[in-house]
Amino acid sequence: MYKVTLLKSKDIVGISEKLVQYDKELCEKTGKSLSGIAMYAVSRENRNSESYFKDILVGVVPVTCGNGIINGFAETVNCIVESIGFKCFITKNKDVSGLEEAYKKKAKVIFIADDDKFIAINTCNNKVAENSFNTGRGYAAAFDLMSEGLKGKNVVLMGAGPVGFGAVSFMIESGARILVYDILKQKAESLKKSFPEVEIITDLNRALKDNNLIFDATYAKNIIAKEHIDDNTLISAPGIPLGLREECFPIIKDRLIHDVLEIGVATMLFDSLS
Ligand code: PYL
Repeated sequence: MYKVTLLKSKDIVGISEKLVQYDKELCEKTGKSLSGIAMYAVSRENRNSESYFKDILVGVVPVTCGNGIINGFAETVNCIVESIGFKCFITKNKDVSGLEEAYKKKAKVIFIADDDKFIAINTCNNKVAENSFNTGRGYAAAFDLMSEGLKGKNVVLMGAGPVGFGAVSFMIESGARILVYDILKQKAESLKKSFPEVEIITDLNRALKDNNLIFDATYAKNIIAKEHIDDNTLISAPGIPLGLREECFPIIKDRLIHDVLEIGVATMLFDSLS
């Protein structure tokens, strides 16, 4: 099982209140809204979510095992799902009783997360959408849009875990040339077994200096520094915590995509319904 960075309540505070603003930001950077990016990640189609999914009921089940409930997690998932045009509720009960409640209330999709896995279950066809893979795809789709097409372009991918895997699955389809780095070489090698097209790199510093498209799918801090970025750099960074040094923010903020739940949740939802 891959180590998942556990969110803290402080990481989540304020997301729900800023969803409208975040959607505007995504439109400015990528030309699409949160739901547009998620639909593009799953099926590269552009359907109006209101008409296409308007009657679908989504349930969110709080789970107490492991480190326990993260204050605001279920509420934030609920708000993200509602913000893209779906009806959503949080079960009153937790754990298995919550799952039972969601089924009895006829939720078509059920979101549920423990410390290792965050999934969305389609209760009609048993399709299961997983957070890490879909986060990778959603961020790769946003990156494809922000870069006006990754075809034929080099992308430095840091992190060959489940998020990186989802990202590569989309970026290879887009025709990008992936230069993958992982501090554990065997993880980069196992990614290459699934995607032979990727090129494994060992000199990350060099790659970051020589390339403008950076995908941060690691939980490492401060691995992208000022000397790695210039006016043409674009960064897509699902990794938590964000791997950028503080000094980079003023330079890159309009060309950086990063959040802790929004793109992953939206992409999981459309994946579970695809
Ligand atoms: C899904 C997030 C994204 C990054 N890390 C993942 C994480 O924090 N997972 C743990 C989620 C636990 C939720 C808790 C609850 O409130 O229901 N069991």
